[in-house]
Formats: sequence, C-alpha cells, structure tokens
Amino acid sequence: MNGSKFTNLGVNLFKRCPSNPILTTFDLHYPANAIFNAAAAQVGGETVLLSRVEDLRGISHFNVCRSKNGVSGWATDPQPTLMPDRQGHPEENWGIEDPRVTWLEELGVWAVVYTAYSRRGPQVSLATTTDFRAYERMGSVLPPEDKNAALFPRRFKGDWLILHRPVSSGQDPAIWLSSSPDLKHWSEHTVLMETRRGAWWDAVRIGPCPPPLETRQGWLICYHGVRSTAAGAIYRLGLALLDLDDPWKVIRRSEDWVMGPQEPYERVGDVGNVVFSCGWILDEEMDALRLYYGAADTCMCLATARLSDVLDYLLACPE
Ligand code: BMA
Repeated sequence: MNGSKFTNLGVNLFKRCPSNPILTTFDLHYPANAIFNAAAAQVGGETVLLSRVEDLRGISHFNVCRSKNGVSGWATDPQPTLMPDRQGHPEENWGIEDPRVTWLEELGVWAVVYTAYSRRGPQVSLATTTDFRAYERMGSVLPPEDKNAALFPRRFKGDWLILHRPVSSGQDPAIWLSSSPDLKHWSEHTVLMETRRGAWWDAVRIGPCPPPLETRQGWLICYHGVRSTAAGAIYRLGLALLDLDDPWKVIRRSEDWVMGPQEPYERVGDVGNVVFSCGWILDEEMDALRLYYGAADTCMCLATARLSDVLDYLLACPE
C-alpha cells in the first residue's frame, strides 16, 4: 500500500524499513512480553534505543539496545538496564514506560523523561545519564495524570521547556508546554495544541511523541493522535512546526497523519492499530531522519524520511 500515485501526501514521507520489525522480544536474553516505544540516541558510532520492555507480569522496565547501523545487529543488555524502583520511588509501582531522551549540552547529560505508572495513574519522571548504563533519578516532576513528556534540548529565556499531555476534564484534550528553571519545578503551564474534534484522526487525544528537533525552519514536532472507532482506538502520527525563538507559537500543523497503522505488524499485536514513537535521529549532513516507533505495543520498527521533504511538506500545510 506504500507508493501511492499521489506524491505530495504526508503518508508518503516516511518509508518503512523492509526488515521491520527491527527489534522483537526474540532479541532479548530473558523472557518478556513486548519491546516497544523506545527512546533513540546517536552515541558516537552507535544507535542506542532505550526500549520499553514489558515483562510477563505486565510491568515495564527499560533495556538498552545498541546497533552500528541502527537497523540490525542489535546487542541488547543481558539484564534489564533500568528497573522500576518501587521502594525509593513508589510512583514507579506499576512500572516505567515510554522514555524520551534529549541531550542537554549545557549539563553534559542525556535527560530521560519517562512515564512512572503510579497507583494514582501515570505521571512524569526524569532521570539523567551520560552512558546509558548508570542513571541518576530526579524523581517525579509532574503529577498524575500526565504522560508522554518530551524535553527541548536547551533553555528559552533562561528556562527549560517540556511538552506533555496532562489529562484534564472538559473538552479538547491538548498538548501542553511548561517551563522550569531547574528541570524539577515546572510552571507557566500553557496549551500548545488541541485535538481537532469530530471525525479527525486526532480528535480524541493528542500527545507529544519524540523530543522536538531543531531545524532552520523551526522546531519539528511529531505527535500522536487518537481516533476512537466502533472497533477501538487508532493511534497515528502527525507533524507540527513551532517557531524557533518562540516555541509557544505553532506555525504549521499537518492535516494528514504521516504514519498510520497499515502493515500487519502495526495492525495486530497486544494493542492493534497503534504506531507510537518516542525517538527519532537526525543526520543533518545526510538529510536523513530515522523515526523509530513501536508497533501495536508489541515490537520496534523503523521508518526513514528526508528532512528536507518533511519540512517542504509541512511548510506547504495551511498555517
Ligand atoms: C498510549 C501510551 C503508549 C501506548 C499507546 C497505545 O497512551 O500509553 O504507551 O503505546 O497508548 O496503547
């Protein structure tokens, strides 16, 4: 179904890797139910996927998977890399999920923002690492129900910025933007983008996906949108562009989704009809964008696009 004759559509931007899924539980050295929704980082000559692994109790932890080419030959940690810490961090009671990593040049660390599944619902936690082996927890930073948080790599007017998706009563669930002087205390909570209601693919819920990418044209955002149907929810991915100096301003938002479940591994799994991304890697020199995504809450997949095509597409979207 790829390769439509309509070339200017968002759904043609990303090409699925022919060897999808690129990572499954068969790549792990211990039994697990699923490996999905991994954060992605380029560390030296290696692609690192900090993957969410769901164990056979249903509780998630993280496993670091490394590959030279980012596609195959994955070396996965023989043991879980980061386990929920139920004693020290009771908010991690039911596991840690969906990490996003951002390199913070100013601090010389990777910030890992993840969902801590607490007894009161999902909340946002933060940890830092320099090597993806040892992690320093900062603990919970946003209360339940909140998840899908992603950090910007640098400060704006002295503050760090985070995208997140709190659950609020009332209409039009939204992606929010909040700021902090120290990564720990967040305030100035502002709505950035709302759901589009009715029949739209992103009518029911939207949330940040991988961390924002800085481009000359603005901050490139990938977000997930949910539509509920008689057969259940469908999770798809869309794009937006935020003003470079003023990321509170959305300058473009794709009307079409750019990735939706279509292949069997995206249609069928623990949660069918889900594509969900927590990480992407940009090679500016090669104009290559690698989007890593979880399929059907079961396995890890890869799709690639040219950054210039993505930006051309978005800039042609209505303001
Ligand atoms: C979202 C997140 C993801 C998951 C998706 C589909 O709310 O919790 O972890 O992939 O639902 O089940």
